[in-house]
Amino acid sequence: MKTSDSIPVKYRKDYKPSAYLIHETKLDFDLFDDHSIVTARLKLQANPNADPSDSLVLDGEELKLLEIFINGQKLESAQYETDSEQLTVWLDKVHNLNYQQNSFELMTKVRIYPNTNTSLEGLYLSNGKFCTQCEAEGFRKITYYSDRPDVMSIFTVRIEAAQQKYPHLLSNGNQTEHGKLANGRHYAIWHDPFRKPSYLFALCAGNYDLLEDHFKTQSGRKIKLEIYVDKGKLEQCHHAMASLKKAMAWDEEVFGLEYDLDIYMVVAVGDFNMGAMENKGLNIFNTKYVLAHSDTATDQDFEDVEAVIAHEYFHNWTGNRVTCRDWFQLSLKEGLTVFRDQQFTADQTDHAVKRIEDVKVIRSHQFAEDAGPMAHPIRPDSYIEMNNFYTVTVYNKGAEIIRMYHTLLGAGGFRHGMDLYFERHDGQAVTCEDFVCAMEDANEYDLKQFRRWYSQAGTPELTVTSEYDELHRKLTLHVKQTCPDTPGQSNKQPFHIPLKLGLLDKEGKDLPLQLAANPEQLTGDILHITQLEQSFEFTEIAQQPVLSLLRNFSAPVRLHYDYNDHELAFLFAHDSDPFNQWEAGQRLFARVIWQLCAEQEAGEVMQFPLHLVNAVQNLLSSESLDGRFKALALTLPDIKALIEEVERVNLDHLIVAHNFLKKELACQLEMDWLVHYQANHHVGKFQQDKTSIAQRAFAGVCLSYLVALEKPKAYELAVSQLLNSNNMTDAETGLKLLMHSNYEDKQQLADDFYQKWQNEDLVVNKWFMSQATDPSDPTIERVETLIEHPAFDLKNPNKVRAVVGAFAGANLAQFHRKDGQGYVFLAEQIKRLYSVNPQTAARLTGAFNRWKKFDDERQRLMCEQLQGILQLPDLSKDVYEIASKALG
Ligand code: B3K
Ligand code: ZN
Repeated sequence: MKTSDSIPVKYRKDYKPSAYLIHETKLDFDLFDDHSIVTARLKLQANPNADPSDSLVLDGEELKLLEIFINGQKLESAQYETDSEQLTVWLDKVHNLNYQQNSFELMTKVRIYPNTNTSLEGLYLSNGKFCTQCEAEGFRKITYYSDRPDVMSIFTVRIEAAQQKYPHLLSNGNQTEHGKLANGRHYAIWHDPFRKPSYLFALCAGNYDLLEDHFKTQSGRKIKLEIYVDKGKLEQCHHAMASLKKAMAWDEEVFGLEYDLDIYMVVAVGDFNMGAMENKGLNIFNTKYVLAHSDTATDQDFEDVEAVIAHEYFHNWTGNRVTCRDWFQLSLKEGLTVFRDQQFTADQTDHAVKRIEDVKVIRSHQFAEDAGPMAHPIRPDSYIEMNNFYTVTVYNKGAEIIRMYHTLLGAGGFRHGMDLYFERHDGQAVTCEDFVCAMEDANEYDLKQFRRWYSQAGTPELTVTSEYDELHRKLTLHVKQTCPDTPGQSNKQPFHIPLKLGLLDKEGKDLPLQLAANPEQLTGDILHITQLEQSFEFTEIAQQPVLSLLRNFSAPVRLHYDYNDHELAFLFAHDSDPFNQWEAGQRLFARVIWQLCAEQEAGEVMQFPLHLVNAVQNLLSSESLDGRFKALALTLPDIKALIEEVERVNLDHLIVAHNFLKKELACQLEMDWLVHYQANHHVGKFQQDKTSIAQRAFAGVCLSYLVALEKPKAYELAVSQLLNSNNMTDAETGLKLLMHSNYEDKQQLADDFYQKWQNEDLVVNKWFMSQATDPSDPTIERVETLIEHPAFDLKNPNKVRAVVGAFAGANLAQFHRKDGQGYVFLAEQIKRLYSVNPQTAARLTGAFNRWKKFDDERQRLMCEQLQGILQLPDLSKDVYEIASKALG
């Protein structure tokens, strides 16, 4: 069992520059099926900006040191020492070495075992091919090194392997040499002219299919583009390639950023802990974010591939050219790059739809994290395991903070800030503070108070009240802000919150905004909330307006304003801000759901409020609204987001209320759903233009209401969509709806689907997921059989996520079964996984984080499992951190 005193915590305040710098890194990889030999030649020099030190300490884990030399001199055992995490060289004991003045070369040779590396960190094998994952601290599993982002070096890499089995040998930068060797082996040498930290190192070796293309940059350079995939998957790569070219063009156009190397490679692997990795010039991707063909991938998958390809590409500037000084600064590159990919996707698709989707992630996941035991500021102050801090807070809330600069400074001001950031810091490893300074200086804008978004965790709450004075034609807004205590933080200081708003007249038109005093508190339609309590007086307001607050979700906060049903229906119908239009609908639905919960609480019969029918009908038949927007607006609020609206939840009532509302809407508008389904569902030639995508999304939601009726006719429609569709979007929608229904032949359909798609891993994952998320009762038994299925593989994170992750994260009814079997199942899987793949096991453990939200019995059952997890022998620090923090 791990105890808190045996686990070191790292603190941001303890940052010290590295005592030694590594100017050059030469690596030789000798790859064999059952082991690899890595020889490293590092040109080291004492860091003039650090405390001098007589010992050189390098990180290294799971390495077998075979040889060690300094300046060609073999070291004796008294001159160095290794333990499970480090190599220490006593430089003062090395003869004739003036290590304080001169640079020197350290050569180490180590043996590693990629073939048994199941952590998917460091060098490992995926489907018979070598690949690497080094961020955050995986490079130390490859060789002894100063494995920290502020140590940047020029890398030259030689790879040697059997030619037939591994015809492609790839690393960062440009290939400078290759050739044949004896014994059927060959080699390649790669040189990366850009200094980079070890976390951006990559190596791939294997036999791939290759898709080649090129991109002409704005300055006229021709860049080779290459996508490497498993044999047979070539026709699933064209979308990724097209996405890459779009991303390259977009970054030139919007940020003036051009690609810097002559070649850009993407390698897709089936076994990967996350989505993808931005290694310099050699991105490594989870297949899920490269492969896409309409037969096997949904419209959403296509959008996700485009977004992740763009995200990793954008990292070349925001992350690689300018990187992080230390891992506490992770949001410097991740928040910024997520913001960039969100803007990119919005430009390719639809701004409102994209915004709504992004906010849904914040509300369902980030608000939960911010209110739970893992709450941390976007720039954390401490961690046990860095990999646990690749979170929705660092990424998505981080992106919201970047978005606020964009809102406050405007697109032009933001661009000036970015330009200055690159001008000052290109080639450096910097901090979030450096980014804020660039924004501040480029715009002469005071961001002193705004900086609190980096240091304070928790979701701020805004409570707004208003008074209208008809006589003086003025409207007064009173705004209060608070921020809840989070682990280790209380008494928060007020944030600078941009509150975008509109005041709607009777026709739904926006009234001009003008403050009676302090005009600096309003920029355009942005109200600057900076104090705990503030009042704003708007003048020349001729009639009592309806308030549209926090338009476009202008800050990651919870907004409380006491809307009545009439106002919400009005906003739903008229708000010119599409985000708030959607929001009003969601608030209407949420109010009804909570009302239905209250009725159950009081032992009353649930009443369906008929006023909803009109609002929904209007939306359904609107000719001006986009189909994807309609689909979002017709989808009931996510249960996870609803849970975050209350202190403690009666989950059983909430689920009953949610289902009741869905079914009532289905019944009341049965004909409408059918008519719109039929008008939007097409069986003819498959098309993937915006209109067709929107129609599929809209039709899918209509079908979901029809299936909620539980009538044979509706089931027939879903079955027919599943069996007769010529694209995965429609097929998956049909499959999911049926798997989550009481349709009696659903098992047969599942079996047939598997038969049809068993050779397409990514489709098999959809099949797993649709069953693991079935809220109906025998699902717990079903998931027990799914993990025994031949297609399931505990070592493959995509499979684990598709079954265990989906069950625990997206099947509230079954995961939170009253008998606790859902919790037992999850804990069992964590026990099987924690030593195989600590990162993925830790992610799963996070499903227990919100235990305090539930009833006493569920709380007890969840804590029991968390305690059991903490008792496990040799528990990984990844899982330990999550479980111990959860129990607090
Ligand atoms: N930077 C990587 C994530 C690395 C996660 C390490 N556990 C992918 C990305 O954000 O683009
Ligand atoms: Zn990223």
